[in-house]
Amino acid sequence: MTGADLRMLLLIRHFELALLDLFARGLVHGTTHTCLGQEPVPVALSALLHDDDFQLSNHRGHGHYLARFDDPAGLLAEILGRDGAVNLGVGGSQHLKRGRFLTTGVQGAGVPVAAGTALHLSRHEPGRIACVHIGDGTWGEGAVYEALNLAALWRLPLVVAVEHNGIAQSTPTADQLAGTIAGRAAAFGIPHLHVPCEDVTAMRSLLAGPLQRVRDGGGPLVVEFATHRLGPHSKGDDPRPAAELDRLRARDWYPPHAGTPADTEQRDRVAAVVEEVVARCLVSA
Ligand SMILES: Cc1ncc(C[n+]2csc(CCOP(=O)(O)OP(=O)(O)O)c2C)c(N)n1
Repeated sequence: MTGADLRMLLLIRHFELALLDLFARGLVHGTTHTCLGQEPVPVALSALLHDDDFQLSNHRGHGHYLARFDDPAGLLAEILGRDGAVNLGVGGSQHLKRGRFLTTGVQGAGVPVAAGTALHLSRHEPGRIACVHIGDGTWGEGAVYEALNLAALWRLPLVVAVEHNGIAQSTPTADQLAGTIAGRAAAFGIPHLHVPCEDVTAMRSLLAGPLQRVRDGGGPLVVEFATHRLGPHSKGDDPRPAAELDRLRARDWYPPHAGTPADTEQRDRVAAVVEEVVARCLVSA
């Protein structure tokens, strides 16, 4: 992985840890969902998505925004409702809008919106794609299937990036999802790609060809990222036993990099950036 990739992975991680700390100090109103553990997904995709592509994010979208815009100050100000907020503090953690990046906290709602966007792109801007992020739990939403049906029928340039972290809020996937995500994609004749999330470079090599096929008019794609959530669902709501969390932490992307020259160089710099962003934000109006 490149130094820039490691920097972005670390930036997202430090941002999310700082946010949980702000929560614990009572400085965040409402709720927020961190993507701790899932950072490789947006970092791998960011190099493959173009500025003119649409990206539809979900409730767990801070990493998506940071990987696309590298703007921790605008995002934190948005979440805290302070000066410099990317959407004047009106959208908050779950409703961000910047250019062709849009977030919704309504589970599943992004898929039909992305399909409609992809329809527009196929007609007026061929070569561009709409990429929507959903979790494995969101396969319980009917709107997902209506959108997949039309996306397949009309061969839309739609990429459904499924971040399969094995849990939806407090319900393990195994207790709520019959069959498989691959099987559900197959029911619509949509290709399915399984992507392990240990190494950003390896992820990109798996993704590049299939994403190009979508760009070239080959129709939609479901990508299932095998990832894991290291933090709570939102803030402190994690029913998983400590042993399971230990098992997940052992498979985290960070330990193999910890203490390497690249990590040492980037980590302190990134931590200082986030610290400064937090300090500035807290003193602003
Ligand atoms: C329509 C709708 N129903 C319920 C919720 C509350 N909710 C937010 S996230 C979530 C679980 C999502 O699970 P999953 O899709 O697996 O994504 P993850 O949180 O694991 O990233 C729920 C039930 C919501 N935001 N929207």
